Amino acid sequence: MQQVATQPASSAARSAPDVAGGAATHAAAQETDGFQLVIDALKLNGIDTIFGLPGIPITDLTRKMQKEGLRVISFRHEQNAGYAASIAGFMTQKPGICLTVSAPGFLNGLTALANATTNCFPMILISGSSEREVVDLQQGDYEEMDQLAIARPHAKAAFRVLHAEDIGVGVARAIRAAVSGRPGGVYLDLPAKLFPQAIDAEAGRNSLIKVVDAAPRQIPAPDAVKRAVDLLKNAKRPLIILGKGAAYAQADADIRALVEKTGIPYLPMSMAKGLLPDTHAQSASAARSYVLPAADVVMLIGARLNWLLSQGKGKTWGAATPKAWGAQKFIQIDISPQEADSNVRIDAPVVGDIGSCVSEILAAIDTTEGADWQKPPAEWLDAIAERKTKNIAKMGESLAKDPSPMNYHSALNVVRDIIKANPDAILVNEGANALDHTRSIVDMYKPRKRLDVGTWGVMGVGMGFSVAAAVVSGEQVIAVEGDSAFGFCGMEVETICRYDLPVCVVILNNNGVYRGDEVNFAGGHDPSPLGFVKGARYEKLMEAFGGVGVMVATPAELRRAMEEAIRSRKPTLINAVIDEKAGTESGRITSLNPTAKKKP
Ligand code: ADP
Ligand code: TZD
Repeated sequence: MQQVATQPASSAARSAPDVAGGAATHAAAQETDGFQLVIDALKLNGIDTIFGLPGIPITDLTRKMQKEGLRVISFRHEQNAGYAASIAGFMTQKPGICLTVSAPGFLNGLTALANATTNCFPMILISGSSEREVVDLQQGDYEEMDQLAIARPHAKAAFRVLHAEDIGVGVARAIRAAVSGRPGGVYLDLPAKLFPQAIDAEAGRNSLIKVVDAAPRQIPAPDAVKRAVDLLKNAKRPLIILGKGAAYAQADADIRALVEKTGIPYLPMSMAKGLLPDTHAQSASAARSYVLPAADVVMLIGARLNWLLSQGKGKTWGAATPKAWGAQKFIQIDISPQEADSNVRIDAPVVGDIGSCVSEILAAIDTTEGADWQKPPAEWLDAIAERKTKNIAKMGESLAKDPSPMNYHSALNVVRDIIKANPDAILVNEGANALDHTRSIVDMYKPRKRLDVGTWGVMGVGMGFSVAAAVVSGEQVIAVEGDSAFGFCGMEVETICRYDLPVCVVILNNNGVYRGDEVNFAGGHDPSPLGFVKGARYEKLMEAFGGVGVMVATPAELRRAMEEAIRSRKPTLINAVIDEKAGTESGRITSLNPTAKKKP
């Protein structure tokens, strides 16, 4: 309210009739305002969807956006709106927009912004903010906070617009920063006073910028390409690792051509699964622990040597001690020139966008080698095939079991079949064991169909990702959630119902964080910090908002419920009760979990 009260009377009055739908005055017809310019700037740049949550000072902005044809998806918590925006950015290469109110709304969105920056997802967090003069003197405004300063370390870039004539530039800069080079999260601060500021309509139109070539191609240097091809050519045990940067780049055909032309085995990182079908003969996923230490040349395409790849060091890579390097030589294709050497020596950095780099490498192979390109030695391919066959058979045995109660394997065997039958469906996945098992059991067949906890291993992305995936693609979404993970964002089932989205949430419910059989070591009445209410009826949450809720206890029931969800495309929540003793602490990253020498 204060913001309105402190507007100069004339500008506040000018903004009112338009938003309220009243008759525009003659003067207003020749003027535009901050509300309108923000919308015009976004639309001019092809933005068609806004994920957000209304309130002072952006309530009218959300109404007006909807009136002007933008799709406004309104959430129950800004963090989920932010996750939705970030994954929309990943899926479309257009910055996903999250719109929030000031201070607490902004902070709620900030986690998602930081997560976007960490994961290289293009996103713009637009937050309304309070009166600058009052904030800067710390005089106690409504939702007072120096948001720009707080956002800056968590964003790739952060901007504030104070004058209506600068909105065009502000939006253009935000878009360029989000999608050019290494994509990331951008913060755009729009103070309340900006929205009703009126300026001449013609001047307003002229101030807008339609961004030309927002993410320019970056062509790699020919000598860098040659260096990489030489290394690959002489490798005895080469390996390609595809990361989510490769999925983001949408260079699917060239990446497939490179893999198939060279005959090199490849490993997809989690969100690169499906870039080539997981059933591809060259996939080395089922022999991961063999190929990483044994490879002599590794080509990283849009994947960082971070914790998910043991920083390129230690036992995973065949080194004797945790800090020691393996014997591999690395080629790294990445758009960030600073990424190389961040953990171990990169012998052949290829800096550029993945589309350009991969096509240049293909061209160099064709020019210098042509039909003479030698596939990797048979000993290497045979050794991998042998491990793969053994491990796939072992997995098959686990999947074939039908224990009672259900466990991760018997439940996920159903999800595996469902995705196989519906390869266009988008799989959202979070949890610890629920994540690790789904990643290894459920094959993906198409690019960018698997969306998960990413670089931070963050819980709570599930419902925001699901909403965005359904909105952006129109495809069926299947969200496989640990019961703890779901709890971080569960209220968004109302959003899923409100927009009637084809989302089927499957909760692998084992009554707790990691597992549900922990006890209170003090012996008191309180449950363990890791335990939840036993036998919780999560499906009723979906029913509360008009969706379909089903509790299942067997694979057959789970299959029936999932098939029905896909047939009907109705919002559905399946509470899949699994063995509360199933699951290990921290899932597959137990080694990162510091434990007390003496158990409590
Ligand atoms: P993963 O978690 O799948 O291993 P990471 O998020 O660690 O993947 O790595 C993604 C990498 O991809 C980042 O280093 C980023 O700079 C890079 N990247 C993102 N988009 C592109 C692109 N279009 N071209 C080249 N590199 C890209
Ligand atoms: N908070 C946030 C935002 N992210 C986190 N990763 C965690 C806390 C810690 N954490 C994990 O790393 S996994 C997990 C938590 C709380 C939940 C695991 O339980 P679950 O899945 O029920 O989701 P499983 O299948 O029971 O392991």
